[in-house]
Amino acid sequence: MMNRECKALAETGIAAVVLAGFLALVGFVPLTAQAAPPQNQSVPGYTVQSGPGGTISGKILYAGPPVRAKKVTVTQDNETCGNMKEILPVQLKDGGVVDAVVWLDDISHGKAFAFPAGALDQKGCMFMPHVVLMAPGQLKITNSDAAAHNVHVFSKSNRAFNQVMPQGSDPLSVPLFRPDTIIVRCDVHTWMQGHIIVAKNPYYALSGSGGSFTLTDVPPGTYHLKVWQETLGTQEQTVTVQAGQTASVNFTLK
Ligand SMILES: [Cu+2]
Repeated sequence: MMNRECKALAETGIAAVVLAGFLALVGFVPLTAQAAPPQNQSVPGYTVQSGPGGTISGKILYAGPPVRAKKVTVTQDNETCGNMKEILPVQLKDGGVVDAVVWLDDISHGKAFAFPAGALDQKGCMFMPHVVLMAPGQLKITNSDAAAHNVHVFSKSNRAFNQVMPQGSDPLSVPLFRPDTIIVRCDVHTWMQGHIIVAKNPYYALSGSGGSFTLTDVPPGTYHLKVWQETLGTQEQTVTVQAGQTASVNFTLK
């Protein structure tokens, strides 16, 4: 005989099966499945091979002149965009550079791509996030604002893209299947600028708070590690990785 808890559990189980069946019938795809990164990325010059690896970690530091925001007076869509935009040429947080891109430039094999699906929103008349890091694939662009934006994607290796997105537009999917460093602008709001990095291998990271970054599961070897920041340019260092070890590399941008 079933006790009360068992019965409740069984009922929950039945409800879950019924719900799952219903969702399957209506073609519902769980969000987690949609957000899963594309598998078996085929990027020329890179092959997926598993094996023991090491870690590279470090910080992107700043030693340039004091950072001054560029102030832009907003003259349209003020209810959505505000009256003034302050655009920072460098984002600093806890003593480091945020949103710098760090990557291994000359790695030919290693782990599979595992970046989150590429997504770019327009919110408060800014591109969010400011820098998108994605595997080759589709970039989903949304407009959360009560204003029209014009998405202008200045690709070099991929097809250029330019489209108006009125308030309430359905998301756009922009195919970015080739590694690229892309500027995205809004032709309506001149201050709106973002960057899209389509990685050529999985060993890319965006620096976070304190300028810190980590690259994991790097096959043993010697590589060129590069960093890029939109206004400070590119720097490069050589790094040697040993299995099971962490190599520390800091950059100082000026
Ligand atoms: Cu805009």
